[in-house]
Amino acid sequence: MEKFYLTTPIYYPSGKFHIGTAYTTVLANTIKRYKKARGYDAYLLTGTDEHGQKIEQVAMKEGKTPQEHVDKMAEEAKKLWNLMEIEYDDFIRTTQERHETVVADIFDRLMEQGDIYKSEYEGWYCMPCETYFTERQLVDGKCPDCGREVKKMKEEAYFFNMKKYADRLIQFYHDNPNFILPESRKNELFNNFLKPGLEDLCVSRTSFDWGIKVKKDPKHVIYVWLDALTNYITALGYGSQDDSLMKKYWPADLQLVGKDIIRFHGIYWPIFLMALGLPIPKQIYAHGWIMMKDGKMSKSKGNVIYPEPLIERYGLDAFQYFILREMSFGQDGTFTPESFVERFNFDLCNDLGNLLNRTIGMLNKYFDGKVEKYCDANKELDKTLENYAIGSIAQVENEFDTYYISNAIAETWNLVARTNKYIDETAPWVLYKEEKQEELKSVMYHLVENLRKIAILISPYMKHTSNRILDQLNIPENLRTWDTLHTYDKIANIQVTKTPDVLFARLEKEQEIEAIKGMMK
Ligand code: ME8
Repeated sequence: MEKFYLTTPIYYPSGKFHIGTAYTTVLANTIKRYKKARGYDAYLLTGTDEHGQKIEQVAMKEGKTPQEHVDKMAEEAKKLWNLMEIEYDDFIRTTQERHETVVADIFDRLMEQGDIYKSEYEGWYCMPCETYFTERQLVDGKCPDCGREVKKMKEEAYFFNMKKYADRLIQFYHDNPNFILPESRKNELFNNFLKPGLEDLCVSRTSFDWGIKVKKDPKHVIYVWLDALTNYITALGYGSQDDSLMKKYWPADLQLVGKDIIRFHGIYWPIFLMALGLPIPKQIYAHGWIMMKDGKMSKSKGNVIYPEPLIERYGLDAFQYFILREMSFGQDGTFTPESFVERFNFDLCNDLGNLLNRTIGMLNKYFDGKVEKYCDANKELDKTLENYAIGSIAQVENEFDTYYISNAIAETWNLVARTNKYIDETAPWVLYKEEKQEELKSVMYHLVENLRKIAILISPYMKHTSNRILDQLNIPENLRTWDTLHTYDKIANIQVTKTPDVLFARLEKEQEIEAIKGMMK
């Protein structure tokens, strides 16, 4: 079985996770489920990034030790991923022994190799990002990543000799043009950081204590990014007694990150790996941000929205459908209560829900709920629909394979719309009146078969809806798999339910918009 190793960033457990953080994880989980459905041995890693000054400060404010704080937050994170039914294979915490020991060893080794050296650092420090910037990197005198104030600081520190590897990285970009997706992000990294010449990276701190100590110089704490990035290999047992997972899964096939942290993953991470003599991940995909009408989510604006209340009120499937559909490949998307309610009512209730209800209703009325076997009595109309669906499925697969998830969803809804159109074209109620049995059978066959296909196509991100459709149609287990999608000869002797239940109940628009607004904090 071919393997597929997929990672999310490890999240800072500084506060509750909002829908932006949830987005990366939903995206990763969808890709994992798709890959599994296509026969891969897919392995998904997630976790929490628990060291650093910010965590130390948050804990202090709460009157807790950093360890107490991160223990509580890691549990909260797991609770959320359970609620969202995230099928992760491992959850790494950077305070775990399996991680800390290996990171300290790696630092030692890089020092011995001469890749890390001691010097003094003076620069502009962004506290929330825990990153130093040079004067040139600042944007209007502020942090280029988050736009907040920076402070001039000086300290004794260890540095990683990035310059030594810059040419190799440039060559790597050249030889692997699809290493960073989308291409625009790669060009940005290349033009803004690689071309002007890489600065060496500060990889230790003396200004705080909450981190992994440098073994030979314990007043230094290992800089949070060298610590954090390494999680992707320590979780697989790199540098430990048992590195069988490392042998099996490394290099990663896909690493998902937000656009704000692509610099760390696209430049420093491959260089650290080169220094360790390890293969570089196959692809890094930088996704965009979920924005609100008035810009970024922030507590001070009171526009932060969390997954839990949305899931509780509208269900997991509708929540996932919305955030995946609204976020185009690599671009920002906007969350508005209006668009959420609209997509729910139009896409889910009208387009998909009605297709199922109409089909089951007609089938019960005309044939006592039974579909016998394939036929194509409507000739042209049937063939055109079949060709459309086969083309559409190939397109959905292509979009999934290149991680254009919102396109995959849009294409699936094209198939839903095309199937609804087929009902209008064939007008089964007329066929019924005119007693055209064969033609009517053919219409019903095609409707049930298309619904079966649609249910399978949505299964990576709408598991429950998928099962509810397949259950109501009484599709046997062996016809619920991805490999049964590509032809029309599969179903026979199907008896659909007599009591269809509504997939998505229509929302009262104004009331729900207000309800969602009330969820913002
Ligand atoms: O950066 N929309 O952790 P983090 C989409 N610990 N994605 C968003 C978002 C939004 N509104 N807000 C945040 C870190 N994210 C580091 C990672 S990895 C070795 C270390 C995404 O908790 C953000 O882009 O601050 C990032 O990819 C992820 O959430 C984690 O952010």
